[in-house]
Amino acid sequence: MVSDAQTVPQPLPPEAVQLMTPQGAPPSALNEASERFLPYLQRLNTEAAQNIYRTMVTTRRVDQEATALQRQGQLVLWVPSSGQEGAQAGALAALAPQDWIFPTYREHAMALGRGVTPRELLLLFRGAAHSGWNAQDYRVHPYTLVLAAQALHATGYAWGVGLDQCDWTSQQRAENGEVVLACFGDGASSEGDIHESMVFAASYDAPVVFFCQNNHWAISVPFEVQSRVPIARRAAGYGFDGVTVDGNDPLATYAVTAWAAEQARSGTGPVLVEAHTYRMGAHTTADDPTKYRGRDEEQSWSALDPITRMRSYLTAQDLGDDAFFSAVDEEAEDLAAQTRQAVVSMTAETIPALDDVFAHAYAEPHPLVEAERAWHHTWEAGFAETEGENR
Ligand SMILES: Cc1ncc(C[n+]2csc(CCOP(=O)(O)OP(=O)(O)O)c2C)c(N)n1
Ligand SMILES: [Mg+2]
Repeated sequence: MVSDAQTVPQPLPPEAVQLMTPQGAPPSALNEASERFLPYLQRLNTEAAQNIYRTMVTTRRVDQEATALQRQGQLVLWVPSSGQEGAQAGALAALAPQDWIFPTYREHAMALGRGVTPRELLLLFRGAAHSGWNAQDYRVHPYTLVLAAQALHATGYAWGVGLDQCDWTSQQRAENGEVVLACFGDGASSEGDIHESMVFAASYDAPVVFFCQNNHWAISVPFEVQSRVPIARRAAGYGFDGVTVDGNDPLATYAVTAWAAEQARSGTGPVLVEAHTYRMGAHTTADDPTKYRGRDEEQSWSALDPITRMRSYLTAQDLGDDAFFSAVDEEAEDLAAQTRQAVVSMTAETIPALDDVFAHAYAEPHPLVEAERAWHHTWEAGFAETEGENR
């Protein structure tokens, strides 16, 4: 444990990697695990470090705007990411452009950081599309609300990648190899899909980085109920490496994920990263966290806010000045305004047609899907008749 970290309110497991103190300073001493990852941090140049900060701040602002839009009846539901931006932006920065991300439903910093527009992101939360973006455009798979299912999709995709790259040299792998980041939560870690994904990925050396954001809650169920041990330790049972990292330390998360991606890229199979973080807000806009957790706990985590820590770090290291921080704030405000504008101007004409849902189920036409499409049209036409009668 970093010696300066004595004030961490919720102790991290002793093996957790941490490369900045809770106050955002370079630590005066590192534990053994952290020492191992320090060289990866040296790969992060100023522009990339600033970009991590930018992604965190702009995502938080879009998150706030989306929460307000939901409260105003413009979105059906919203899933806040506040508090988890450090884990998400740190991991994203460690990926190469060709790498794929298979998110849950909360990886807004990863989606926006990869270029998904707020409009595309919010179509789903307006109930207007199953996924508002083309996954190929950003190498970000659609959000998955069925817990842990995306880990199977990620593993299956990575298995194919592994087969495509099976006769590549180690240099080809290092330069152009593709890696898949499979995101999941502490609650999802209890799902059988995670077990199956890990067994399969290990058996076939699939290039997957399993990335668990342990935000300590699965809606109202605390982490302690999900696992007797830190989730990263489970990797040993599958025969691959697992590392626990302070997920509110964006630099440590970057360094550990850079290592993890390097491992997976080399063709030796999967690795597991467990990022300890905290969901500062409600599980979704349909949840009230005051019913199951205390204010003290929230306040202690708020002292570890990844944005505040990263800002302190950039300032202390002369990597960001007032002009930089103001420009980021301005960008975040602009993005929030674009978010609002995009959502309130969504109309029946601008949102994707429901027919699209049926169009993309299979690559080729399928009789069952065609039958479902026909049923749906009949069902919708029934509403038109009722409306006519009521007039
Ligand atoms: C298969 C399945 N079971 C149950 C649910 C209901 N559900 C939605 S989110 C959630 C908790 C997930 O917690 P965690 O994996 O820790 O992710 P977090 O929401 O904390 O990011 C549950 C039980 C679901 N969506 N899918
Ligand atoms: Mg959770």
